Amino acid sequence: MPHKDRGIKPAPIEIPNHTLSETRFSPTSFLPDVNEMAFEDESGMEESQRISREIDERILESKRALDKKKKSVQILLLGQSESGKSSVLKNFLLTFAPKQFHRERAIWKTVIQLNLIGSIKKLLEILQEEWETVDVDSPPQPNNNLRRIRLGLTPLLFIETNIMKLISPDTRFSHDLCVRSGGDWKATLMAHASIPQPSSPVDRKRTSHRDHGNKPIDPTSVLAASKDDIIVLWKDQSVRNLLSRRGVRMEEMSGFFLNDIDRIASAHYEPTNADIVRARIRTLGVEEHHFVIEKGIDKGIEVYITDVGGSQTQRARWIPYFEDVQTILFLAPLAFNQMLEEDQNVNRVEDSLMLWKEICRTKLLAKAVILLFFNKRDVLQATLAAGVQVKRYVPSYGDLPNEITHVTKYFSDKFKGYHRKLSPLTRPFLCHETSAIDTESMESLLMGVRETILRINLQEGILL
Ligand SMILES: Nc1nc2c(ncn2[C@@H]2O[C@H](COP(=O)(O)OP(=O)(O)OP(=O)(O)O)[C@@H](O)[C@H]2O)c(=O)[nH]1
Ligand SMILES: [Mg+2]
Repeated sequence: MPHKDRGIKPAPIEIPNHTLSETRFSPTSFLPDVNEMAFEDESGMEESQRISREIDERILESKRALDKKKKSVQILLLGQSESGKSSVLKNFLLTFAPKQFHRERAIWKTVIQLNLIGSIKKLLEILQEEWETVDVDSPPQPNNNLRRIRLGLTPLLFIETNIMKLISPDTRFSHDLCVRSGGDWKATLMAHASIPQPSSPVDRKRTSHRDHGNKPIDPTSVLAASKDDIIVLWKDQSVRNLLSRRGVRMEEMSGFFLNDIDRIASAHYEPTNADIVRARIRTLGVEEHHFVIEKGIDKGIEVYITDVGGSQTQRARWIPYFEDVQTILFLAPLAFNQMLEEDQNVNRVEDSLMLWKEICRTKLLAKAVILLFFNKRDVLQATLAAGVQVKRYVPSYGDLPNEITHVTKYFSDKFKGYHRKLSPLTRPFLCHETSAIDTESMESLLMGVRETILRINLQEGILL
């Protein structure tokens, strides 16, 4: 996998412009006298020995890094966009490296605030569109209170624009928050993250002024000042009717926090673990994460997790990361009634099956163990509970019971069949139903997954 190289590749060795041979065999016309030559020769020898020692040290260093990496656990997360790859990654951190997870709390706070502002922005855009729709017979009657609220929320949108300029590439093609690949956005957000407010009201006032000056992109105080307006906007019946007329289901969108305004738009908001896992940032490109297991019998083992962007245009970038991969976590939510965001003609389960087939048959991945996660179990449960019929979307499902156990078994058999048929070498079919937003159940599941991965690595002699 390329990340191996990135970590291990020896730092470029700087060879001086004059090579050793040049130093010794300079043109005769420039030959110094004998004494001088002896001196030059000695210092030249010293220099060459120093360079040679340096090269040896670097090679040794690289070898040590390579050995260390070989003894580590490497996981590649695959699956379509919004399948929950980055959410599973957060659960890994929370379970095995909680200190590292907590260090990034302030960053996630801003992301959650941005998700909330993104939803508010969407609501306002829908309202604006409605107000601008000219119907000769019955022109829309804008609600004055909503107009006032819209105006009052302008500073919030302004702050969002400022943050996005700092951390995000062009987001025109997605409603999600995207960030530039690499860890820079995290450093940027960390630098601007809000500090906890002091408890005394006088101090609070003072700090909030100072904060405003030092951290012009911290949305905390503006969100807190707009809280009541946001609640009115989200609870307004005419807004709800408008959303339902347009078939917009905000609750089903990634990064939905409008039902938590009271908590999140508060001056003292601190994100919970569940908030952090629910925060949405679309992954662009490939991101490599590294952590060290902080506790338990595996303490000290290094884990490298590669998280990829799952939308169709991102998939070609996965291939260079297939080399030498030990374990793949493939996420496939059983969203049989949903289409891909980037292509409304492609059913999500069909897309996952197509991807699954590709991954199973890839020769480069023949030795990799693949764990299949039917993620978003909670969503499947809610969809079935709402009476959505599988056979309406998957005719071959026929009259089997529209119930989670049967639905899961039906799709599991399909995935298993392709796995057996297409894998170039025999390997076990390992499948779990997961809900990445349920951090407690994920913790025990990931403990089990760790056992599986470590056992496999031991069999391969990697962690010995
Ligand atoms: N309800 C529910 N939401 C989930 C679950 N897993 C992830 N999500 C949410 O789904 C959204 C998308 O999850 P991500 O982890 O960002 O998806 P991804 O696969 O990394 O997507 P890309 O980066 O676009 O490839 C986020 O808002 C998550 O909080 C789940 O099991 N249940
Ligand atoms: Mg992602």
